[in-house]
Amino acid sequence: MSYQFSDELKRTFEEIRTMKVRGAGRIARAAVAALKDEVYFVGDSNVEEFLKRMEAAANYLKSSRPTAVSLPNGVNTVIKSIREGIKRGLSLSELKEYTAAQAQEFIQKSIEAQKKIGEIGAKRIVSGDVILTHCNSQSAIGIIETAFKDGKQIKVFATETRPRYQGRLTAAYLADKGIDVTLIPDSAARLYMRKVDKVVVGADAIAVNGAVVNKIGTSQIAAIAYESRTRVIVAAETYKISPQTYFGELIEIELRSPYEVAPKSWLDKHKGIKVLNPAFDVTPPQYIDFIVTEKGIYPPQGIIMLFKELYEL
Ligand code: RI2
Repeated sequence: MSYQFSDELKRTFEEIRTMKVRGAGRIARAAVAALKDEVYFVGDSNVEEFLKRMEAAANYLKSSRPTAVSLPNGVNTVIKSIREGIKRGLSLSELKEYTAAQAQEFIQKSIEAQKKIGEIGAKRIVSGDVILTHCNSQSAIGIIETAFKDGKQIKVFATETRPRYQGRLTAAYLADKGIDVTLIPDSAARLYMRKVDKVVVGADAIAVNGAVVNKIGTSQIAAIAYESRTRVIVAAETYKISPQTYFGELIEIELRSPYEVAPKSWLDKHKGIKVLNPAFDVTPPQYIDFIVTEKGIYPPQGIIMLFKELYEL
């Protein structure tokens, strides 16, 4: 059976797919907010029908982008709460209220988690640190900004982050806050790494073995940092840990349009050229010093313990 979704839900799907809304935390919150509104979209006749319609909406949202685990983890939280509500015997109207409240709670907790990561991670930054960050991660920026607000003298290198240049967003944001920031091409990371004390990046997904999936180019930066003995810090909320990886599944890497890499008009002229445009790569745990979560700091090898604790395994 196919379900009708509201225009707002479809808009959110499109905004995530086209990266108008982007960043692993933001897309999770946007999807959960869309589900929260979807609760009241059509009048369902019973709780089972409501669950099925919401499951369909959740699956639709999950298909917008494949890599950031925060997205399925966020929408699954909402679906789980509907199932719980049904088990507890809630009436349809009670169930809808409960679902909307649980969705709101996820959004609130996600915002609080990012704030907490900023506070915890900033303790590991010292005055005089030169930090390199890649892409545009709210959690990574939270660490940098909190350290700066705490009065630490820091300088930041922000990589451009081709092909979509999210590094410009980071540089503009930091400069606006009064932080000393220098924008560099991604390919200049090795040249400047010897000036860098700490690399601070975010994550779209974390495997239970501590490998980090983040914006394409992160693994090269981490390898360069490893070579020059520079610390690599990953900032990530616990809902970015991928449960599937516990069962040996790999995290899917999103392949985006070739036209983000080269203009269509140019590629049309050079028909023989193939383009690959992966949005993310995988940084192995041995290149990561620690992962800052809202629950504290973990070495990548400790993520499995954290995961088991979170899922009560
Ligand atoms: P926060 C982004 O993905 C970047 O890879 C960034 O490092 C990561 O999400 C985490 O971002 P994209 O949506 O959740 O730009 O920390 O492809 O904001």
